[in-house]
Amino acid sequence: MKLYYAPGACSMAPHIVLREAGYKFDLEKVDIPNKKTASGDDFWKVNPKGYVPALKLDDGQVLTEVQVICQYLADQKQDAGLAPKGGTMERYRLMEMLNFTAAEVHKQLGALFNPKMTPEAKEIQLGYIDRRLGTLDKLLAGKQYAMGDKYSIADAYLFTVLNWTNFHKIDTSKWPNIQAFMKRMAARPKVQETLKAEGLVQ
Ligand SMILES: N[C@@H](CCC(=O)N[C@@H](CS)C(=O)NCC(=O)O)C(=O)O
Repeated sequence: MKLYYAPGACSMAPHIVLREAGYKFDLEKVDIPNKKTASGDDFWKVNPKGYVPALKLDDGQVLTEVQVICQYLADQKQDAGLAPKGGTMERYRLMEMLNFTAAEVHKQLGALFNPKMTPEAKEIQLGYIDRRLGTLDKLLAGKQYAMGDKYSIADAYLFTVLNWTNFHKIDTSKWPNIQAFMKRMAARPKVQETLKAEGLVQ
């Protein structure tokens, strides 16, 4: 399979999951503003939504949406233990966290990448982010990982989008559980491997 990605973008979540689960895969970088892949293909034709991540499966189908790709990868390799079995209450708890990450963390932090955002809009946005990260800090209290002591795909997604706080220079010192989570995640060998493969660390 092949993951279409952009360095440090939300596509880093499935990228981490691919490595954590031990998949063999190819990577192709996408120039998002110009919608061109590294090999010169028109990215609109790969993913008509025009955004990363997109996972091309071995049968040629293309799967999109971070949460769905991550769940697909975890379900195809259940032995990796990255998601509880479908239909269980634990799985719905995981999906609850994935959706919170998508709608309340990914999209709220992601909005700050818009260069046309006015200072007033930015202030409102930072207010949302402050509340959502405050909630997340409480959710992470007393836990190693988002779902407790067990590492899961939710951690790969959270780490990826929380990493943008560095880019936006958001001070996270008032959220000690988030800071501890980020350190724990950054120490994982497969996360380091991913960051290197995307050219984000040496
Ligand atoms: N709902 C999508 C959102 C994906 C998304 O926001 N991708 C960003 C990078 S983090 C992107 O490629 N944006 C370019 C665009 O929307 O044109 C998902 O969950 O996969």
